[in-house]
Amino acid sequence: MAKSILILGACGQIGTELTMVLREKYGNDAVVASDIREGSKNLMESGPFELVDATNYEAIEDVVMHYEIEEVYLMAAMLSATAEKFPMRAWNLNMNSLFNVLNLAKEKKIDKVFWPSSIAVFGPNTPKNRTPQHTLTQPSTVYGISKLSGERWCEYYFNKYGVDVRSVRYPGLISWKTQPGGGTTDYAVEIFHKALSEKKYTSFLSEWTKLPMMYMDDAIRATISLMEANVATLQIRSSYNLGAMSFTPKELAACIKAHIPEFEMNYAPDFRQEIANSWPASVDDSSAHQDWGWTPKFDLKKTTEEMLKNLKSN
Ligand code: AKB
Repeated sequence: MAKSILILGACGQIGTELTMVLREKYGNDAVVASDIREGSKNLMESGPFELVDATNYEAIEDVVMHYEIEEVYLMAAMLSATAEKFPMRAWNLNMNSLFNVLNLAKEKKIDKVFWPSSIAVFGPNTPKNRTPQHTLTQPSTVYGISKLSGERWCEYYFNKYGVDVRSVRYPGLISWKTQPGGGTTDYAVEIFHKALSEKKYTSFLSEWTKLPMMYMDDAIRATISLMEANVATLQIRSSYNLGAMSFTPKELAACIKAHIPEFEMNYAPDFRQEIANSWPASVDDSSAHQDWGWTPKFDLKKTTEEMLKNLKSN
């Protein structure tokens, strides 16, 4: 029998694509999508959907009981840029949703949890290049503080209560099906939309800001591989570094220009520059490689081709 899965925050950037891939893999009825608002037509019509606020324990528990859910992917979160504007709301959403799911697992109402962390757990004192798995973190953003606290709690619930919680530190994610919202790495998605519609883009990060990035197909594959990995191979229960490529806005613009020669890039860094300055330029993800075989498939060139091709035809 297919396992039953609940996705909290299914209508966001990652949740939308994750839901569709899991439905294809395990069957439409096996994957319950949920969010505080309805999602794309495709998502709403391809399988069960429930309106659920991830900060409401009883609401999640009801759905878990009703559908006999075994695994929960918690994708609801407030991202870095928005979290700087609403610190308490970000803390409440990012932490309470995690406690709800960890406690359901502690009470044996679900078997397994996926929770996303981020490169935002690192801070200005962290080594910038090939940032190690275990290093100084000291995040300087609200979002980063919530993600680092979340990691500590995940490891604690694993050690104390045996909760099977698995996590990766996502880099900036690039996708064409759903737009991101409220992140510092969002420029790397906006740029493709503007390149096609207006042939120009003004980046809110400076031309030299190098950040770790990943194409969404790789991110979804990583997420599902980690959830399917043999439990005995997993050495890290806080969160795994996860890498694919690193580039600056200038390098991305040059890659787009190779396809759209008239494309023009300008720079007007805003408050998000300081957030980006505190994050790594690249990460060392050898633990993910060793423990569960992580290897990315998309580099900058391939990502650019996929983004332009798919956005054009949609
Ligand atoms: C953000 O920019 O806030 C996110 C992230 C790197 O976690 N994309």
